[in-house]
Amino acid sequence: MLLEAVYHRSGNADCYAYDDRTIHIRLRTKKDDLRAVKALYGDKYDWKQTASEQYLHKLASDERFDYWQAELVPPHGRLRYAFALISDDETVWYTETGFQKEKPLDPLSFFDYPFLWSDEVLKPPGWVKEAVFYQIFPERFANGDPSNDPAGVRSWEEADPEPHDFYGGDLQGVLDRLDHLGSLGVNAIYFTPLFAAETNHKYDTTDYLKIDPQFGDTGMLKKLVQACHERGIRVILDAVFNHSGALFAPFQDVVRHGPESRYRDWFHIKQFPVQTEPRPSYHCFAFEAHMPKLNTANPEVRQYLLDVAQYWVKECDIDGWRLDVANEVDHEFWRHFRKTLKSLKPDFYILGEIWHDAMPWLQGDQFDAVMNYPATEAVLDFFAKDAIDAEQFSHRINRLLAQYPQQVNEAAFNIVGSHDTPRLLTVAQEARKAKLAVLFQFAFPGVPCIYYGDEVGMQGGADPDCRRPMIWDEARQNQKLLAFYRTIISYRREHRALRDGTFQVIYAKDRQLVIRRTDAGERVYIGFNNSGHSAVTNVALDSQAPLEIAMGDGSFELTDERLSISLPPYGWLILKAPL
Ligand code: ARE
Ligand code: CA
Repeated sequence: MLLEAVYHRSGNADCYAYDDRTIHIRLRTKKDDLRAVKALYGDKYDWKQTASEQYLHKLASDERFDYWQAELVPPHGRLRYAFALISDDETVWYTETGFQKEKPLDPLSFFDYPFLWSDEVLKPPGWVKEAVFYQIFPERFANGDPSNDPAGVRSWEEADPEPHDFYGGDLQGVLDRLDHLGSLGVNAIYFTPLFAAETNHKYDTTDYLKIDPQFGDTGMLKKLVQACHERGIRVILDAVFNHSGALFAPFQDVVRHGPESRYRDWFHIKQFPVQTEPRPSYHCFAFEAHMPKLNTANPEVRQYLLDVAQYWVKECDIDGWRLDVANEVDHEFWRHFRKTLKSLKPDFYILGEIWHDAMPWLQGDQFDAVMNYPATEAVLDFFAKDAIDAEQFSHRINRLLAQYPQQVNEAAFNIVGSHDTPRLLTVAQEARKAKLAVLFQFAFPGVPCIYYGDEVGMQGGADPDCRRPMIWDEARQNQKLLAFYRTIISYRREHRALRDGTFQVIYAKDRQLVIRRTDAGERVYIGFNNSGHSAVTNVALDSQAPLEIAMGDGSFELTDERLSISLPPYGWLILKAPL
């Protein structure tokens, strides 16, 4: 037994409350080293009466480790626990003080979860798990009102946007096109910024309380949100609180009055006078002089931004905020943000933009979820770029799942691209490869979001090329791809197992992958053949329940305890079994 590989530390994803009754504990061990892991647990004040044992199950594995999990319901909300590590030839006990051969008797040395506070449990809103999001970059989705177009707009048909171009998209355009979203089957929209700003992307806010006149006005947004709600579509907006635009009035006041400005502490001015060359004399987003960083630790700024955040909920009844550059804003600001927004609207969704490990923001006091870029990168590496094989892919996504609490995985915002990345189809080069990536996205725990236009086969490289005007001409849309999206969206919305079932990779070799999702009523197997030749995968079957094809283009055979799936080149197959 390799004890050096064993890791557990109470907290984060290793020991957390999943809901008001259940605590999940996890343990990492060397891959294939142990036959079983058992938890010994009970209540610290009533040990003799409450001590129980429960086996952990293998949650996931990567190239070096197995990750085990048990779901425990402590009798009085308090949990003391130790692990028994069981291999073929020995059993070793593991407590907070270390390893020992004999079963530990004194729970004083055990790991501890002191008390389960309902208010401290991270509970993402229930509707999020049911959602299929659609991301809209408003300047490029649809132009419904030419009268508000900025001067010099380019023709909608010219698909080669430069960084500073305008095309005239607006909120009326979105309202006019809600049928497209309805027929696609999405039930939530994420809008990149809508507030007054200089640029086409509007990440440089000049007025947080005003819809950019190029997009419409407050009344227009209210009308749009209402129309969405009538169709069962939720709406979340982009909160750009890390920085403002340089033309934001308080920043202009600092530029004008220097150290005398009453807004001098609203920003991070390193040196007066305020200047932009050679580098800005103030903190910015990156080194972008037109995006001065806000001092969100200043109580006045904090209150100002919290008022802004509430204003749009009260005024237009939005359902969530996506938080721009969320990891560069202070944690205390986000704690206030969560309290304020959740007391205004309890099922409000708080989604952070963080590209890396985001555990510090997902402890229950800040965000409900983050944009799942680490999963995006794994999906692109395997399905789109052929940079890793199925086994490496399986290791990457398993490690991700083991790094976060289950409710975080269930609410993760899963994307295959965004306004900040090249488009899926451009990276994958072929629609049949892009389809496999999308199928995986819809079958993976978390909430899928479609970047506008991906569903009709739009292309585009890095920013700004990924922001081309939406293709509305049906003759230029990839109708087969669109039909595929509709089918997969409705399959996910109709099958609970894909939304909150357990997830397991049951086959991963070369370029073939089989995953399984299971909930109380159904078991779903999905096979992927990410190669140009036909392939057969053979997996040991865990149940004798009859299987049937739900959809896809392969076939299957059941022999005794094995399931074999045959798939054509770039084929996929969904099989389901009642439980
Ligand atoms: C402009 C140019 C780009 C250029 C960039 C450099 O167009 O070509 O690369 O400047 O500074 C907005 C606009 C962008 C604009 C930018 C600056 O949408 O078009 O880019 O403003 O004017 C990091 C941050 C992450 C951020 C990305 C872009 O962590 O928060 O960079 N994303 C948000 C929005 C953007 C927005 C801003 C922030 C600013 O979603 O649209 O940009 O408000 C690695 C790193 C990540 C990094 C990621 C992408 O994985 O680890 O930290 O994200 O790459 O670069
Ligand atoms: Ca317009």
